[in-house]
Amino acid sequence: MRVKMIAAAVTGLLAVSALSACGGGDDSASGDDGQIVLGFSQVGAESGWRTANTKDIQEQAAAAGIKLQFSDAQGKQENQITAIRSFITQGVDVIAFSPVVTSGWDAVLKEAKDAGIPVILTDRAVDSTDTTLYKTFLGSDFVKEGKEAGDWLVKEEASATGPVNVVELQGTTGSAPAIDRQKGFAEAIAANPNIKIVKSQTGNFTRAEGKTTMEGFLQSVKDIDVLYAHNDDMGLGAIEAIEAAGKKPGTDIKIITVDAVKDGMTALSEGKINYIVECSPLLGTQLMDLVKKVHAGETVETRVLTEETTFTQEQAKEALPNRKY
Ligand code: GYE
Repeated sequence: MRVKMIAAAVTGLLAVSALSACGGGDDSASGDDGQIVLGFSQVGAESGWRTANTKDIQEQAAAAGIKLQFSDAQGKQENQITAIRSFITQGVDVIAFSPVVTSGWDAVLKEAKDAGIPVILTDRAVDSTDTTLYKTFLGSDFVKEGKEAGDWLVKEEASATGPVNVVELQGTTGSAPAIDRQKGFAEAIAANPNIKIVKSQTGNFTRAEGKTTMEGFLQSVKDIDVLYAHNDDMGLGAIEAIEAAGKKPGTDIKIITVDAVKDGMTALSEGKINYIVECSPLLGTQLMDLVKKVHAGETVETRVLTEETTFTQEQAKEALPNRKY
């Protein structure tokens, strides 16, 4: 727990008093028996990835003996800012959060810094130029994920003689994974001038919006050859739209997604998706390790990457039985 030092001048004398954040019985930021208190602000519950991520963080906090104050922002930045401010007021030991969008964090991060509470970015990055506002960023390389998706398509279409029309379902507008997965993919497909993105729109990382946005694509674009979806859930929603339009997902329209959650891997093994780039939601163990280190005042790497792979349909069949999420 964090000890707050408050200095006050009392009738000409300097009185120094130490207030312990764990002193009061009903102080919600107190950990039992010296437990570290972690305030965590989650994006929401938009996808299978997010659900697995939340579960892992809750389980690993418990396993590490860390008291978790968990707050679900329901996809809204203002809710995350409110949650972070409340963590500061409560005097938690460490704050971690997965920023819904990249911009607009400087003020609240400065408040945490001024209060002496270390912040860890989990899963998604912020665009703050002042990198002293947080201790480290734990998560995937989303540009690399987009590039791997594009590289697969370039190989797949190596013998194409005519245009290959790609529609893109973007993640949440302004979020790090949407920005970076778009960038990496665009860079990779530049290697084959036949491959063109003919429509790109957000599906907000959800199945429902993936479906409706794909319905729009199917109505407005005549020849869709490929769908690139920034996550499995949007791809799965799009599959419903493609089937409803009388087309065969994975055959009439090739589908590439990112995440590799169980439902995505199942669709891949059934031939409805063609390729998935993995993005691991299991960040809990590494996060708790970082929480302990920054709390102890140790220096940590400013960027901690997670390890990931890619899956073809055959590889999905093999991996599915042992898939944890
Ligand atoms: O790919 C998507 C989720 O930030 C990596 O957010 C995460 C992404 C993930 O909603 O499914």
